Amino acid sequence: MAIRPALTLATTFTKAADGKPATYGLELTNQSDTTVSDFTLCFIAPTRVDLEATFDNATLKRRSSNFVEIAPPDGFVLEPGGRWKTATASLGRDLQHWSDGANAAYLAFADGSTVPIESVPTTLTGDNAPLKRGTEPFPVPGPGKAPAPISVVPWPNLVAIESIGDTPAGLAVQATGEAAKAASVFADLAQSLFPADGLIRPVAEGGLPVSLATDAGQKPEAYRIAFAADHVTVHAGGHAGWLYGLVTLGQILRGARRHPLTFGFPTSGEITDAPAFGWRGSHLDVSRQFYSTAEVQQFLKIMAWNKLNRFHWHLTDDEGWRVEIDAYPELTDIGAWRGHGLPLPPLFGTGAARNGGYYTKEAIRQTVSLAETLAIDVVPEIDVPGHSFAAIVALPWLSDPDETGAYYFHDNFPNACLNPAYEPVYEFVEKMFGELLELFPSKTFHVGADEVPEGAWEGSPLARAMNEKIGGVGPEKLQAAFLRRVQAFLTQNGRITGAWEEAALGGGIDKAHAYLVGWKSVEVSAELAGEGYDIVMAPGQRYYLDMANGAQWSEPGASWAGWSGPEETYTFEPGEGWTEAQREHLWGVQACIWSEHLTDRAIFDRLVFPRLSAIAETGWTAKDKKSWERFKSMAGLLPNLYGYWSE
Ligand code: TNX
Repeated sequence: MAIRPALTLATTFTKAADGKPATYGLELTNQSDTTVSDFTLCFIAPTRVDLEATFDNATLKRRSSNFVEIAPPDGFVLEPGGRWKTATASLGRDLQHWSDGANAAYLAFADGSTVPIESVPTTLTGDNAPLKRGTEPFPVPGPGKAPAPISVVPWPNLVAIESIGDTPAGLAVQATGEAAKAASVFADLAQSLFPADGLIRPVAEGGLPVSLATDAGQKPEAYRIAFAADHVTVHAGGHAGWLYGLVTLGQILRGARRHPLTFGFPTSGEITDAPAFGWRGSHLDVSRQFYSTAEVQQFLKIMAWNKLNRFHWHLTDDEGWRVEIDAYPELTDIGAWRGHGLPLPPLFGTGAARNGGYYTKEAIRQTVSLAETLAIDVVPEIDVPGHSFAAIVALPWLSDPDETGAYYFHDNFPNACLNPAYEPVYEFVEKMFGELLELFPSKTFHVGADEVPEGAWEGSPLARAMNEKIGGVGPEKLQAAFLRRVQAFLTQNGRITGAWEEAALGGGIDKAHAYLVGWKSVEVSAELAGEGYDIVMAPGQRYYLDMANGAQWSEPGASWAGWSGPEETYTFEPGEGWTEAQREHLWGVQACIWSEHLTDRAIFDRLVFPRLSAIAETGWTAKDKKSWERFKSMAGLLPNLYGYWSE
């Protein structure tokens, strides 16, 4: 038996030229010694071919979101050593980056069996640049070349170092009572991110004594560090402040130990620090790709190392439902899995095999409690009424039985939005939210609200009647009515409703109990702040970490909002040009990690780091204290998640 697949799929994108349209070419090669016939070719690519795509030398059998199945001409036989070439020009838009092309493929047969195919990254005709994967390493400057004497990201707001001396071997944190918890959380954090660095060590092993003192006057996240030659004291009002003070010390120590002639450890002086914004977040889309509990927890630790304090957990979307709900086991029995022949087809990087997963309630409880120790508030997102295909596939009774026709968001799955005029939808939402309220203590609960397409619910008699009654044209007023009802439920339960910016459409929701995440453009966010909505800034152009780092084909990532390198992301200033009144509604900043393009973990590492830290510094450090040169000199000391670094 062959251990590696003996079939390979090579794909090529050719830009439009000389009157010829842009084309996407596929070439299947049979390197086995068996003849293959009566098959279809299934492939998955972030760039969708049109719903009615035509292919040279092949027929489209099925196109479901990013899944495509094509058949060779009748009677076609792929001999050993043979090739089958096909191409299509039916593309909604050009491919921009290598990760836009096919990243998984297999052959399917009439009896339901499949054969894996090795799919090699898509090439761009005429471009041979080596493909990028893994975090870009930012070299730490040589001796005496650093723009700052110590390494800390995000940079503290007041650094009054008087002298730099010998770097201790480690930190011996001595704390009692409440502070002991911060000391032990920090020890676990340092140990888990840098297991062999020995950042924490007893005095007997050369650890520098560090004590944690209570300073009731400090704000919750603020801290002050006082350095002496033989001793350091961290003053804070409570847990978050102590933890952040210790993280600062840990970073200083690590930089000085690894680059002793570049960065140092203070022996006198002070650091006084507090964040610029209360909301310093990262979102993670666990629907398009599933990340195990272990990965999520490790990611939370990296967030804490960057002093990020809000984890926006995007738990559901069209392509997967990721949280256990006792009342509706189908959500995870059906909605958490993709694969050949399953209601959800293979998508985003995986082939025929069943792929996916979900978080049990126990896993969520553990993760929320870990986050709490790391001073991170976990904000769950259940994306409704749009992006609900996985839920509707799992629970088909959620659709109005009299609905006819099909509507699509960007050619994705059909009829993927919960119907605001269909009463069973509300019972579902309230029961399901009810279970989630018990799992997530956060004051904020995010309900999605993004990207309901034009044409949604037009085929539903109930929705048409409701729209007529409320005077709506198109889906906006219907969506707003739905969201207001859902919000009222959350408000009764003491929660603030979070949503993407589209929740302001069609009359919007109650501003007094809401916040919106602005993503489409800075201008829209400013406008909404002006209308009185509290805003978290996550502009796609700069803070969507699925966007590529550069314009080149060799850079993986999405492109609908352009590209943003670490420098562009770092230098973006939220709230710039806003009026005082608008700025009062600016809660803070948030990275968004959408996962369609993150089809392998090396792409994750390339796209997320160090841009996550660039956003963290903007969230923490006062605007006039930010410096790209300084950040760049320290970025190489920051951890990534999976340990992939680019060459
Ligand atoms: C838009 S931003 C979306 C997501 C996609 C993302 C990709 C938002 C609220 N919706 O569904 O994953 O773009 O960049």
